[in-house]
Amino acid sequence: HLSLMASILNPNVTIEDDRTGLDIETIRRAVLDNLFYIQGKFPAIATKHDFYMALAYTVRDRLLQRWLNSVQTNLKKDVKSVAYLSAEFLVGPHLGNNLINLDIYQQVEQAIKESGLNLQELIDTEEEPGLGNGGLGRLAACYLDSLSSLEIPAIGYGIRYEFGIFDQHIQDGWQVEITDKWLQYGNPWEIARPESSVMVNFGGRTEAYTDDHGAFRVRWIPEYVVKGIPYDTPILGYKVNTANTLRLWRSEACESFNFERFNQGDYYGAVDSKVHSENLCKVLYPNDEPIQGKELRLQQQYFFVCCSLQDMIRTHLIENSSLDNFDQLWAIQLNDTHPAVAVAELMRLLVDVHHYEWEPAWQITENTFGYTNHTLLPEALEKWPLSIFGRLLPRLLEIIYEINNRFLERVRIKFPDNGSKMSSLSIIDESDDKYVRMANLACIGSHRINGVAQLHSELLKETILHDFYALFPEKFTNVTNGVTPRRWMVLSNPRLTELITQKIGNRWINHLDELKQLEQFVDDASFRSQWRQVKQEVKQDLAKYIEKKVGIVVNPASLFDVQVKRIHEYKRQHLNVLHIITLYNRLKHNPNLDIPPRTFIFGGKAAPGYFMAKRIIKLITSVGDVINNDPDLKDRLKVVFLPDYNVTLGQRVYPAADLSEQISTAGKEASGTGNMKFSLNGALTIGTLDGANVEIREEVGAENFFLFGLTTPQVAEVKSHGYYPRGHYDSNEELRGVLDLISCGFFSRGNRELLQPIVDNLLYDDPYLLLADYQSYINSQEEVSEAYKDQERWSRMSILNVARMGKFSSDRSIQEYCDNIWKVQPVSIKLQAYNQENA
Ligand code: GP0
Repeated sequence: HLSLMASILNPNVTIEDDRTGLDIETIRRAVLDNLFYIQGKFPAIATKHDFYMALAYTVRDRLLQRWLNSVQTNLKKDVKSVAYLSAEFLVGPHLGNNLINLDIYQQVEQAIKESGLNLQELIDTEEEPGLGNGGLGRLAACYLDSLSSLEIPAIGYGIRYEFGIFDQHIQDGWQVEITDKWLQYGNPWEIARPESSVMVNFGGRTEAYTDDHGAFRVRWIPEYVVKGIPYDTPILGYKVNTANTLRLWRSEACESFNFERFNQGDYYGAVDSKVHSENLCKVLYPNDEPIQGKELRLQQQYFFVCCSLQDMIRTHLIENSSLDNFDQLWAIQLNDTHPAVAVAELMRLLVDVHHYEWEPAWQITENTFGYTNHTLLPEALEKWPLSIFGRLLPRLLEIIYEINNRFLERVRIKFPDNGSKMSSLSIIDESDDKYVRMANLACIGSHRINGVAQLHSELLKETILHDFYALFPEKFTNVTNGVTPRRWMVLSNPRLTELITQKIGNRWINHLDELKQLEQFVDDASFRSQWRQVKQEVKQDLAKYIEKKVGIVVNPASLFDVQVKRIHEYKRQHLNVLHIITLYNRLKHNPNLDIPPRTFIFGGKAAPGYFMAKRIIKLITSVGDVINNDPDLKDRLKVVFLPDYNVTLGQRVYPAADLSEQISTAGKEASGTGNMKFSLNGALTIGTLDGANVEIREEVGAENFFLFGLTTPQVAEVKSHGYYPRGHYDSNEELRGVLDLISCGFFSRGNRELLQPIVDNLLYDDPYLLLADYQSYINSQEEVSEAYKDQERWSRMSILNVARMGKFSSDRSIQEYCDNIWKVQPVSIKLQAYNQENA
């Protein structure tokens, strides 16, 4: 380590050493070093996982300088930072992404090859951290990537769940949940920082006292105290030095508290309390949208919020003498209401701990927070039974009452004698049992409230947040979601990345609008043929994967018709199935029908307690069993359910799709983000006017989008007249044929009970209007088939979709948050050698 010696002796000499060098030979040697010194293996006996770990540490070494310099700079500079509070961060595997963002993919690929290994295989070895359910958690991850890529000082705060979202197995066509042991072989990307641990109170009671200056104060005497230990992961931006931190909290028993105050001499009691504390962050709640009032979930929320706010205050006070300017140096974003208790907690910290008066504390709080809403489904609005809330967080409940009283006083002035407004705006729901309404707390405590697509933001103002909008219209705004092109194109679709870059250079990777330049090649026949060639190769890869995973042989020349997302009735996977059965019936009756062969690909997890969603999975797999094995069809239709849909699998699926299914009932999907990933990768969309579909269609042009279904006002209209789904069944013969075939047990080996709950739900309730949209969907699917027959036309449409996706980069979304909500500026990070004394 001569070079290391040289740089220690003379810090001004910068000689690349084993831990920072980026040339092929240095990387190759560093991997072998790490294999030996960290994994404790000779190459001859090392497993693929050992090599993965050795490479991961090699890459981490190369990140550390950027990371520590970013952290240092953010601490010292008096610039505003963003704190993104989210109960979920679905970051996906780190290795490949870090190679892209460090811009060392090629060197590393070569170095690994020279060691006789394959980089892709090592990348595939990484266990993905499944710390989220779906769209909301994945959005948080895209936003971290963009924050760093735009050089914005930022930190993501969340929970380090020991078990992330469950692994999904399919047994006999049913979903089976297996616990996700993502940490079992170690996590090379995180660094624990036990020295920055903080304490969190739970339970007990509050007590009034007068302080030394005679002021009236309240203190919280907790029943127990839990310790939060931060685990940090670097999030490097694309080709910049900024590496922000994702700080996730793990809970542990606070031994001093438990041992001394309660468990003197009671060893077993102390061990019990240790188990209790560690349970807190054991598992992610696997519900995508509706959340039940589970006490442990509230503990999780308060735990990570309390840890994070203490952490921000501690870092703030390193360079500032008071918290007076807290709102000038921090912008805190609430990713849905899961962290909304932060509004009350910041008030508690300011008033009880830092002895602020109420009013100035409230000013700081309101200026600091922004709230993003992610759903219009009324059943998904979080509310906590008052009894649970008060028992667990007695001081927070008192503060919420105070916030509420002062707030309702203002409401009374603005809308005198309006009882119904008062009761809808109140944080406390008193309708039957009493609840704390988290969205109300978030709205009152934030200076900005945003939805995640134009339509969604408009509907928020008209529906669930209508009364808040009437009260403070100036708080309301929209930020349409976006996705990061680094993971969702460069990493996941290297072939298309290469083709595009050959044509227009690589600036589009962090200036996605530049894809526009592709439009000039749309009439170039040889470009279109290259475009098809790429899609074909990617589809062949997916076909191989499908055969290996589920044993179904699919034709890569068939139309890949894909729906991947959480299984939910409002997302209407079963409407897709009604179309499949329609085609099946048509082909059975008319074997000469001229339609392009299709492969229907599904993926997605159902919440373990969601009966109907689990039946929908069984419906898909049952229909698949029959169709895939029917010799009459001569392989013209195939139905595949890919188990365990996650970020890693998404990276395989989006690039291979021809058709993207975005078929939620209008007004139900807040935004969708999968819709953007598909389009970016050249799939065409069949969709309703819902969420961001509206804006995607606007961008790509109506002629390049397959639209169907009722609009949001039409949905409301149908419902207001007493929707009668049975009428569609009675009047539509083809639809009747489809539903009858399910009912008679044709897809369930004669078992008529198995799938009947789905049919009954559609005939007698159909809350998501599948039957009302059925014919329109079928018609639109016929247009899809027609378009696909003309491959030149299809390629044109596909190219134009990609060329017009610029808006849907998460870089654009983050820029809007920075300009309109957070008021933060980029800071460029200078690199200093790690061993320089002034670093
Ligand atoms: C919304 F309310 N979403 C919620 C929730 O609890 N979990 C969740 O994933 C999703 C929306 O359903 C979405 O429309 C949206 O794009 C995403 O949040 C991010 O805003 C589906 O992708």
